Amino acid sequence: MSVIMGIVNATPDSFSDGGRYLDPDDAIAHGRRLRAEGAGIVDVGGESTRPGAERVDPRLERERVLPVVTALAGDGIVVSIDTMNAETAVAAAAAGARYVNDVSGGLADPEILAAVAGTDADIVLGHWRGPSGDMYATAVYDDVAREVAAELTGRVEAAAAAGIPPARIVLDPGIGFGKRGAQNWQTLRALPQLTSLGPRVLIGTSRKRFLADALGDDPSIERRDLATAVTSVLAARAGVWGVRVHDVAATRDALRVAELWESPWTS
Ligand code: PMM
Repeated sequence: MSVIMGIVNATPDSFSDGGRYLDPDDAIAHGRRLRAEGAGIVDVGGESTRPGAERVDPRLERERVLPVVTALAGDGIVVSIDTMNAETAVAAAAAGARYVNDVSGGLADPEILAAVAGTDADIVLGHWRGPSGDMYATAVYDDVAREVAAELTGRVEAAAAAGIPPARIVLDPGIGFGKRGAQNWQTLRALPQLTSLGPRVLIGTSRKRFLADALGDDPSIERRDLATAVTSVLAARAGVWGVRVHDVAATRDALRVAELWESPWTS
């Protein structure tokens, strides 16, 4: 079964849960709840990457995330740090984070690949074409699936040159990052090509705009979570290693049901 990465956004402005987990105690409690619900990894972020978001001062980012990473890692939870900043990545790894989740694939901070190479953490390299402030300006593709795969291959090469071997890499095609509606569906349809590149693949569709658009007029969070559970199952069937979601319980149930469907041992 694919691993479930549960999301803890310790931010005031993430698009679906901004402000709910800004207080470290709330974020820690939420991380523990997600683990109890079935998250194999808890992803802690202190900077929103929603379209139009402003960059956060890395010192403020560290104030938000480090107490949360320390507490959750201290509980034995596998923690990922969602950051584009090298110093935050290294500080979080020192606090116990086992994954650095860089949605920019090492492009936002030229120091981050070498910095992560010197830690024990694995790295998630996301497909990215520029900051959230104007991310749709770069959403121009002839063949989105081919271009995403080629650009991620380039990031794997950059990581290898910085000292991170493919076994420590997870690739993420960056759903919603520099991609408009249909481009996200085209990227998802091409997941089997992406998983054949070699490294593990992570996918993040949770509550995103392209799903909301598919459901109609401003759907509720509950409806987005149900749609997310469906995309998580389909992504798992396409061979992804992990799915990054807000509603861990819904995706856990959906993955379990799909697993039983496919198991030859179910009578
Ligand atoms: N999406 C968001 C933030 N971090 N990390 C990875 N690896 N993949 C994603 O798709 C991704 C991410 C934005 O969503 P959020 O604000 O709901 O966390």
